[in-house]
Amino acid sequence: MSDKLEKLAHHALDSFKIELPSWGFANTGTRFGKFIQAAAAVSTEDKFSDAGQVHALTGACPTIALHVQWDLPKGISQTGEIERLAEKYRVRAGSINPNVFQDQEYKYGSAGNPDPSIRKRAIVHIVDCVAIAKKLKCRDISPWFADGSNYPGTQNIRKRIAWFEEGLKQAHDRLESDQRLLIEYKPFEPAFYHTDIADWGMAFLLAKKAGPRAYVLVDTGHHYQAQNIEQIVAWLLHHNMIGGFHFNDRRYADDDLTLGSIDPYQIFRIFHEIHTYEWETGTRADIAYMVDQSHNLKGKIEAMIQTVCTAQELYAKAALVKHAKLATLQQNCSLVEAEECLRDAFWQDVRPAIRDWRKGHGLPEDPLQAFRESGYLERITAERRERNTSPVNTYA
Ligand code: RM4
Ligand code: MN
Ligand code: MN
Repeated sequence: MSDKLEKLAHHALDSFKIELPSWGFANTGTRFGKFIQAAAAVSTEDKFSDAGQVHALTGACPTIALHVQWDLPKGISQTGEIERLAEKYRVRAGSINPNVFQDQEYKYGSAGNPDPSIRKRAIVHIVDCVAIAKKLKCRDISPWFADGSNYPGTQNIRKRIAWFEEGLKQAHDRLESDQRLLIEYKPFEPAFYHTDIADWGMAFLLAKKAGPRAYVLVDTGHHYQAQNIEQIVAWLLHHNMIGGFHFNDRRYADDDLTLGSIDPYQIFRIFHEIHTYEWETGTRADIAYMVDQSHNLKGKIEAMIQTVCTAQELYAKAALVKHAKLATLQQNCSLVEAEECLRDAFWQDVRPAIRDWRKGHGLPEDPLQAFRESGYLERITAERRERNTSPVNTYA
């Protein structure tokens, strides 16, 4: 790789940060069961510790996303504890994720529930999350709604739209001027007939109604098969409405597989849209890059390190696209040359450049190898084994 390209790759990596999900370190499963890993995080402290390891080895993950009910079940009174963990493990709290999908009350929905007292409960929880975020100096509140219905005729879709508009506006009005509400969409699961926020258009319209600090969050697993996700990203960039990503890969549905494990070109194309936008506008897209994955079979920390390294590789590759050249080729409709220009960047092996970048930053050249040699996994396996097999152990 030429010096010029290496510089471009390094420059891209300097500013690339990606947030880790606390829930990605805990035991999770499928709807058929949970296979327990002895090393999985049990407590919030374990999750901070694991995220801290990934950050120490990659230098790219200074924040950890928290799901309030799993990580701060006692709410705002636990923010002091979170601050202590952040300091101890050198990772800050990142996005704050409300839990409006698991309590029995939410059986027929949260912000879209026909019962006004349940809708209120959901919005009060989100408002509590805004306060928690304020206390922890976190910018983003990212609600995801499982709301919807399973059978035709069982719910009034338009009434539920209005309830969402009303509730999200109320939550938005409680934001500080530097906070943001990121609205995530998902077309299927757990509601299989209609989901209240099923796609980016619905999220976009709800965000617009909620107010100027609401944006759309794109979870790469939350699309129909073959949907053109980079086109959605381009539209959101065009309207200055993209707030963040939940990255993961998928083969069929919301599989939450390791980023780039199935289709790395997809993620490259998304990053390409962002780099192009930044090149054209001379501004940086203000996007929170976050991981949303749970690894049921792979070791959780290893999978997270793989994910971060893959994200860096694909982000750096996309930075190598020759934008001026591509713009001319597009203008002239030189189709094959334009496509080859994009593919040239994709097929560059950026790994040596990334190793150099890591060396230059005092990081291990191979974070996965360094993790394996660190003894951390053996230590936590021994420490957590008993807690993880205890029948009283729950998700959080
Ligand atoms: C959902 C969605 C949310 C995540 C939950 C746990 O499918 O992706 O972002 O918080 O799962
Ligand atoms: Mn998500
Ligand atoms: Mn999901």
